Amino acid sequence: MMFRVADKKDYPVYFEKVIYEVDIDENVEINHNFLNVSAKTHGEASGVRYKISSGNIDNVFVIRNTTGALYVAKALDYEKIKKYELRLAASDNFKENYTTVLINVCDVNDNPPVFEKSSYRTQITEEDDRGLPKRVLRALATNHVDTVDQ
Ligand SMILES: [Ca+2]
Ligand SMILES: [Ca+2]
Repeated sequence: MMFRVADKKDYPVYFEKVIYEVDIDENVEINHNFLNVSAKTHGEASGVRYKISSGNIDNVFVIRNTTGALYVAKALDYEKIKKYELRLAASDNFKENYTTVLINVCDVNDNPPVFEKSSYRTQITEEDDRGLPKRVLRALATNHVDTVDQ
């Protein structure tokens, strides 16, 4: 009994890397598997379990506790959060060990150009002050009247 506990202590679980770093586009689809971490023991391969122990703001990421596969669970937004630093834990019931995953959210041009229409209107108004587009306005008004007459 004592020997078996001692054996397990000699073979702690450890991650393949001390730190992982990945870049993810902010428009990545939900459930995208962006990284697979792996922890091992020197001894017999018992069931290693994985979890995210900290850094998972709003639970944006999930990890499969049996495989170490990391997924995007919620939409990312570069304009709100550009970096995550996850702390992952692996345990084999006897020992626990940690690794860090740095996630860089990459900017994508995901904001529609909503300013286009209003700037066009402003331009007409400014030109109207110089007297130039009054003809345009009159033409529009004439068209409108014609439409009403028909
Ligand atoms: Ca965005
Ligand atoms: Ca963006």
